[in-house]
Amino acid sequence: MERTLIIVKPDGIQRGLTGEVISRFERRGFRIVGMKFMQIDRALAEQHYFEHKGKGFFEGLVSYITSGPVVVMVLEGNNAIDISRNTIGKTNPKDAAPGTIRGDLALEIGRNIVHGSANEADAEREINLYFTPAELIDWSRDTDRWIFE
Ligand code: DAT
Ligand code: MG
Repeated sequence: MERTLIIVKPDGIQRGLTGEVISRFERRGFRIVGMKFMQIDRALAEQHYFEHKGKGFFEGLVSYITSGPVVVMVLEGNNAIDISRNTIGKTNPKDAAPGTIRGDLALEIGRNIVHGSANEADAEREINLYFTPAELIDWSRDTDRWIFE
């Protein structure tokens, strides 16, 4: 089963949307296998977003993601990466479809509420940045057989 890293970014926390965002993933059917409330420091932000280093928006991105606490979680499910990206919506909320998190709750690219890993390599790298193996719980839900085929 596939795992992905999701972050409720500082704007989501500040706006009181933590539960709303978590709830959308939970209701979609993902199994939560890790979760923590933390503040990302500059070194971690630079590691997370190394692919954007040198771009014009990099400094703004780092100061935004380090500006306050976040909730970081690991979700599990078949095709968790692509499905959670669909639930999140397009990177720029102005292009994100209604019904997605960004399409319903955000307006601007630099305040887009939530992060989700983009592919398998990113997911593995990002999960290892934020969680130790012991912090990820292998468990099964009583409802799994009604959600996973
Ligand atoms: P995503 O968060 O959808 O995976 P990404 O990995 O391309 O998008 O970029 C990471 C974050 O950087 C994104 O959530 C918002 C910011 N960002 C990306 N492209 C940007 C741009 N052209 N201008 C301003 N911010 C940008
Ligand atoms: Mg990305």
